[in-house]
Amino acid sequence: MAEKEIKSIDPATVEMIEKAASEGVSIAFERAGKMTACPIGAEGSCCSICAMGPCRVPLPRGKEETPEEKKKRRGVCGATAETIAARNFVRKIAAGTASHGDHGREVAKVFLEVARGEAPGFEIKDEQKLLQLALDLGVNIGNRSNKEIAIDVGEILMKEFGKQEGELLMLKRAPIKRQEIWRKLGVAPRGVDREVAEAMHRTHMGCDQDYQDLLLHGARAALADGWGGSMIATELQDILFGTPSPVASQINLGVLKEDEVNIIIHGHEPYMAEMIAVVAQDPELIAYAKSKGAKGINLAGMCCTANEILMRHGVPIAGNFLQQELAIVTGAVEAMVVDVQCIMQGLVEVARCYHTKVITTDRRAKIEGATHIEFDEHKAVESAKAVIRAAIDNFPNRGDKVRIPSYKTDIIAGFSHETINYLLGGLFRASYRPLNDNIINGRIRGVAGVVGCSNARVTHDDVHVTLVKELIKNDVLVVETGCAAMACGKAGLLVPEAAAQYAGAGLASVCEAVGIPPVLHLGACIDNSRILMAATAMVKDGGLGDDLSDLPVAGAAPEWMSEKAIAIGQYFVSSGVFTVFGVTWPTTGSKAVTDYLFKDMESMYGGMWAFEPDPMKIAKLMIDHIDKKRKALGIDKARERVLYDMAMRRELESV
Ligand code: BF8
Repeated sequence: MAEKEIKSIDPATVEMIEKAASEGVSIAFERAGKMTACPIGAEGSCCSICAMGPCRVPLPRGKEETPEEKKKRRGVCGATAETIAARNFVRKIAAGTASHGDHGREVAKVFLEVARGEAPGFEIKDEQKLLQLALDLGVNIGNRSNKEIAIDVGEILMKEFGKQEGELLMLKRAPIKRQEIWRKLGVAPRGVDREVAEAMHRTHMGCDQDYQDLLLHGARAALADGWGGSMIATELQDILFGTPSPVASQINLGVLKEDEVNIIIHGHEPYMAEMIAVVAQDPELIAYAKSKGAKGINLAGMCCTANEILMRHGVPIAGNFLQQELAIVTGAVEAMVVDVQCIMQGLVEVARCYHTKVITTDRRAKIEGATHIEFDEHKAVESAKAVIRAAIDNFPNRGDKVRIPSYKTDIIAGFSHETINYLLGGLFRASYRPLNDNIINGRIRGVAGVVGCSNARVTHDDVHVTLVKELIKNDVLVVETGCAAMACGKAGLLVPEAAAQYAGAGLASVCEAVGIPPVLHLGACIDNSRILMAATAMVKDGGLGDDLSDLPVAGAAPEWMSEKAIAIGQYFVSSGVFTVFGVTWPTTGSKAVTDYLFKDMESMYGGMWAFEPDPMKIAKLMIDHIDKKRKALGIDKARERVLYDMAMRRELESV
């Protein structure tokens, strides 16, 4: 792939890419230009699961494949292109589900330790949500203490990971019709780990070799992510650290401070970051920072850990996935503190060119050349203090290459599905009714979930921002998580004023009445489960059909790159949601597998995948789908008529 002309639409990113180049520092933007993506792997036609290969079975380039050629497209074992593409796809789902699941399991472990009083420094913050979850899980409340209830809740949810038979308990939260679809297809997941293990077994050499059967299990494993690992993580994190409510903050590299100790918290699991956010305010540590010549301690987030501590503490965000190396390029970061997932190994090499200490904190994610200070939840305060002290000690080592871009943008975040409920219905009549009513009367055309990563193969942030602007212009309310939310935050879309500036008249009128932005930030990628819950609440409130697939909603991950994104997409599709991915599509090596995902899944699940890299075309696909659903619901006439001007009339008459 040739080097892209425009690497990012974000001026802070562009400024730091140029700084890196002038200082001879290698970063992902530059490496992506030099390294061509493997076309065989990209289309899912490379099988590396046994040592007779890797076998490559690529589609013939530039011409239609003949039936004879198709027959010959087989690996050494005889595996067809279909089996190979499906196996690769299911393995991505398994990896994504395992990542979210391992996050969820770790949260459940810490949650149980907190409930048992074994993790001093942490406490249960949202007791109301604890009781609600306890009721959902059938835990006896009576006169029992919250501690006793929490232990029961934690033990029940911990068992959800290794459960061998039955169904995940959270599936019961879905609309009844959806549950029936899953049962009929045989994809209702048992335990989270059970489905991941089976996915790995089925895709082992010489096991499941029927692509349709493989993809059925892919749905089962993905559902174990969305309605299992991810949902458990979000629920327990909210109970432990507080359910988010609207909070003001700022985003972009300009949140770093020239005269303070800058600590970036990067990764996904929030316990360490939570404790650092609290401990960074300790007067003793602030005094220690001053003793080293700094004016204070400045915390900023990166990737999904950023979203976690933004949502609950208002800690500013330094940037999204592709900005992690660039934060170090500012020369002003004393410590880049990382836990798990989406941490580029390139960080350590970049850090060698400046004074930044890369500190790994999780036993599951160490990086050669980084400093390891392991987080111990039993000594959470001490662990957090050790990290902050290491950062402060590094402040005097700053070199003369400090340049912090001036760009930072105001944002409002903190929209959990509970908050949306209160904001729309009021504290005493919390309800999704006003949202449903505004969809039915056409002021809001539908709802779009735009989520996922940044990817160095496309112009950074551009696909997200162009897509989301087009959606809100067409009265589609957008909910976001992950790096997508950060891209739109930097572009000024996460503030209420964005409604008047960018949204269509209908959506703007609702946003202005309620006082919300047209793009709602729902949290980290693990919190995509909030979108499932919000969509379920819309179904349950009535008037928009009786299943998730009836809703005028659509999803997209237009700059995706991680396996977690594939797992998320698959659980949305298997939950009935039309979902579009950009950048590249990993099964194009098999037409049958791609057709199954793009077409057949609709008749099975009511949702299907699509691939489209152009943001305006993605928007059209999503809006067309929303309109199709409005029509099926009989609410397409409700939308106010477009008033034609002369030019539009002339165009009509000439047809
Ligand atoms: O879980 S959006 S690049 S940071 S994978 Fe990673 Fe993608 Fe960002 Fe969070 Ni999600």
